[in-house]
Amino acid sequence: MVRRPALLTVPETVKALPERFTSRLHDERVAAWLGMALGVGFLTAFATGLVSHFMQHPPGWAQWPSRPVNLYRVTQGVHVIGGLATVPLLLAKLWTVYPRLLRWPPARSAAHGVRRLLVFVLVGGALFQLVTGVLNISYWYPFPFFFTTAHYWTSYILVGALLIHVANEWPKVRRTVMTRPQDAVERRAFLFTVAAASGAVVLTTVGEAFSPLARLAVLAPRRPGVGSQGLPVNKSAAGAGVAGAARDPGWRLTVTGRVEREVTLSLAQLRALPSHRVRLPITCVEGWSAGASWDGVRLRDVLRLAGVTGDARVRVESLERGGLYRTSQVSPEHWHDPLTLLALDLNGEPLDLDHGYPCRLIAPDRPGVMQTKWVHRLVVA
Ligand SMILES: Nc1nc2c(c(=O)[nH]1)N[C@H]1C(S)=C(S)[C@@H](COP(=O)(O)O)O[C@H]1N2
Ligand SMILES: [Mo]
Repeated sequence: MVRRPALLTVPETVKALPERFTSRLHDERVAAWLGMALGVGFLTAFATGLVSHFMQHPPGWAQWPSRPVNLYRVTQGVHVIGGLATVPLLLAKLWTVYPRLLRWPPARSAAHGVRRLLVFVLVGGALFQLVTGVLNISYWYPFPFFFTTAHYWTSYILVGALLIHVANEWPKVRRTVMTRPQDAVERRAFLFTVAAASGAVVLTTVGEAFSPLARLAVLAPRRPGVGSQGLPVNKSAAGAGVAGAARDPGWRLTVTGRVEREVTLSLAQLRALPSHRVRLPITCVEGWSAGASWDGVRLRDVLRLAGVTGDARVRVESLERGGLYRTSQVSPEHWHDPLTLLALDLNGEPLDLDHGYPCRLIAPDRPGVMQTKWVHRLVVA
């Protein structure tokens, strides 16, 4: 008799695992319903995530519109709050199917092995997206990679695996939807509990973007109304290392680059230009958003002083020396918009140092990371 090496023998306890799962909820119908909800959740997150990505990295052939002013607020709110609501669904789905995930031997045939491998890619990708997403909005970065890049590329792997999985599982989904089971009570109670958990997550976070429910947003890291001048602050002036330079009376705004004439304005000169009041939200990519009233000078008026017209692109630069958000690009569509301001006042008072004093960009339908604070230079290209 040939003895198998110990490494290749599977312990009896592992072989017996599938038989030990006796709950009737480890079942095809529960898995199918949860799978459909997860499919909708992940595809929605993918679509809204692409919107956010291409808004921040415009591809050249497409410009994101500057109206409606709250469009990005809605897509990013759906992305983050919908993503959070997906967490209980994924946990429930994994619990439902884990006897199958542990099935032994790992593959009955090559094709079966490939299918199972795909399921592990799907599970890994889904966990990765939700875990990194939750950590990111909690300002906790224990991972050694840059969140945005990893989250973006993993989404393609996840959606690819998801589409193949849906194709493979389609017959089960059809069976589930087309037939009525005899003993539905237990299943229905379980699915109802999972839906309630998802709903509770939405109810305790949606106030971060929808201010009438702000008081309920106990699970949200930021809330409208909480922060200096009633607005959350992500990066303080001290944190950005600009507190000194921003308060310097010698501060000037310079318009330079491909201009007819270079323009330099003191704060008093900037305040002497025609002032406009707009109501626009700050919409952070992390999902929170808050409306505010802003007074300031139209960006297009300042650019016109330098003789800038047409389809020039403008880079807004902050006093900040480093950091990813020290500059942002403003497309022609955005700087021609009369709502796009170099804001000087917030909610009726001069901008707080933490909100970008002496001057910040505020534009409609734009991610918070591109609403540059402590502006001191406009570079035209
Ligand atoms: N110069 C600079 N501007 C910046 C940032 C920054 O880190 N540096 N953070 C941005 C981010 S991520 C957001 S959400 C908004 C937040 O604006 P608030 O602090 O005025 O609410 O400012 C943006 N402007
Ligand atoms: Mo942000």
